[in-house]
Amino acid sequence: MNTILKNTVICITGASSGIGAACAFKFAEQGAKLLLIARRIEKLNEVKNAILLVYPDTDILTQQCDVRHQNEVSLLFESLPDDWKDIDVLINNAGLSRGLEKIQDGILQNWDEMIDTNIKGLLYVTRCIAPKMAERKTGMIINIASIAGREVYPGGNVYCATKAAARTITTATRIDMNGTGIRVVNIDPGMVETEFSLVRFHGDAQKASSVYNGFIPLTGEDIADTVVFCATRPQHITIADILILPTAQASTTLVHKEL
Ligand code: NDP
Ligand code: 8X3
Repeated sequence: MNTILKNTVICITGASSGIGAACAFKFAEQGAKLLLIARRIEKLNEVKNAILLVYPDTDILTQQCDVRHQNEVSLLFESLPDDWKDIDVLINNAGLSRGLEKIQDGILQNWDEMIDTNIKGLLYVTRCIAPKMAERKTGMIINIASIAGREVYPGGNVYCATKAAARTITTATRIDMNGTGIRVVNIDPGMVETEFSLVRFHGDAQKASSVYNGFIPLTGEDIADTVVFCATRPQHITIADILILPTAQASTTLVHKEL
């Protein structure tokens, strides 16, 4: 274990499943304090209890919050106990995709949900935490974007646009915070088997699992390892941008499957 993260406060949005939950485990292994955020508080508490079974000394605070609602987000950060207010690492991970309709058939509710979560939610959380980081001249912001922000694929339209926006916001944050000592990281995963496709296909488990048939996808743990790697570099190093793919995936539309 690298002691650099011991007792640091790590805030993870979307920690109730997938990549966020895996990050929570990996940061617990590092001795960090965990501020875990999502809408499903019961799932968050399951993650907390599972971590405590393995790392019983971990200090974990779970908070129910829908990052789409600016008032909920600001209230959460304003009302944190004093010993949780100084966040060392923010992992903006909460996000989702809804549907794969062509733009001309797009469902407005899906568009709003993706834009509000993946772009506005990320901004609302960042806006609450970044000023304190700048004031303290220490901190790291890690945004989980996607390969979808680099390459559009059929039906990806609005989801891809939100992830391109997340990527642009990451770069903008790094530029705007230059000189404060804050490190800003963009991570673009390829295909990771989580609840992502289940959410995209509105609970259709068969359709969701077929996305990952015939090849070995990434796991949440694979991405969490990368996040921890970024967070454990010495202060003078910023890992600015990472694309991480399953070996079978060459692009958003080229995945070698053996079915
Ligand atoms: P999951 O569906 O497993 O996890 C998504 C997490 O986001 C859940 O914890 C969910 O919690 C949370 N979340 C969603 N909406 C909100 C909201 N409005 N407010 C608060 N939390 C919210 O998917 P992944 O782990 O795969 O996704 C994590 C991130 O990684 C996303 O940003 C996704 O776009 C990105 N990504 C995923 C890839 C993949 O292939 N899986 C590839 C590239 C990027 P809850 O429902 O409890 O609120
Ligand atoms: C999630 C990966 O390729 O389904 O961002 O968009 S993909």
